[in-house]
Amino acid sequence: MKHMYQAQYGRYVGMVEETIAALLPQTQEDCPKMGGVIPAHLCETMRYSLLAGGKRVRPVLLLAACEMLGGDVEEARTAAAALEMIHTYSLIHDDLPGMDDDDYRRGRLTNHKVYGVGHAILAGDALLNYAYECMLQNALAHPEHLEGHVMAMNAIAGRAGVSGMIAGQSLDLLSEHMEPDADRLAYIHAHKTADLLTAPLLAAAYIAGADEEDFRALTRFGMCVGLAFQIDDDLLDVQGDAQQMGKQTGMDAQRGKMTWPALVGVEASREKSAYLWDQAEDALARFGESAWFMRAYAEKLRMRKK
Ligand code: GRG
Repeated sequence: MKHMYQAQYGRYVGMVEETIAALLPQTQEDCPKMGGVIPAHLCETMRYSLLAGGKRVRPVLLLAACEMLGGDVEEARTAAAALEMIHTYSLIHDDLPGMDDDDYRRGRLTNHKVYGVGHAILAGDALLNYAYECMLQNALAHPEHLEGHVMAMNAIAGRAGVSGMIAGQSLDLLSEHMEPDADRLAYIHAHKTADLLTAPLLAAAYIAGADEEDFRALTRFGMCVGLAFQIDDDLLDVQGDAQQMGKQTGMDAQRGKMTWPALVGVEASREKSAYLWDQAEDALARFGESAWFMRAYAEKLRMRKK
């Protein structure tokens, strides 16, 4: 079983890396997607953060969900890579001085520390736009499944956008130095984090042609995983190892962030996270054996140290 898991995980990550490498502009000369007119410096700033070695959680979820539902992963590859571009843009912008002002991310200096704030903003903007450009081109290349691809993009745009991740991030910024409040925190976590972890599951469901019950189960799974993932992130900021995580810790308290440990303490946060991870597993019951990888992957995420 352990062998099977490692092989499948390696296959998904390999597909993600390969697709990112194939789509990502490399230099001024060899980026046909952009008609060869993209400045080499912009390529470099985009590549710097996208190839910095993130865990690739969102694209792996997308490919795994697609296969779990009997879909064709080949058709899902572009959306998987695009989601990682959207996630990476959000990290670049989140690290900016006007937001969290972080120096380290994914084990290296943040984008703005290397290229300056202006270029980091543009690298994020470029990744965000390029993600949709890639998905649109992929949708147009599959006219026989156009609706599934367009619906997948719609699911991603909704959860990454103004009523999704950006909404959560906005309230997160507004809530700094406020007295922790359970409802406000639930909103922030649901949108800032859980939405972008639910997006790949729903995108996969559209690409694979899932039914209504599948959508319900995947939405519940994504929300539980997303909320638990964020509570764990808050806990890692309090107790994690900065070296292992590749970024500074203890920053939430310094910034007066509204977090679970600030609201209910470390022990109760741990219990809440454990409850949510159990609920996530429950949500997969409907998929039976075909969810074997998803179950094992959720377990790995539950145990993560970075
Ligand atoms: C700037 C619009 C905008 C949004 C930013 C992503 C984000 C929203 C903020 C980053 C801070 C944070 C704690 C977000 C919660 C989500 C999260 C835990 C992101 C880190 O994701 P991982 O652990 O990172 O998947 P890697 O580097 O492995 O991809």
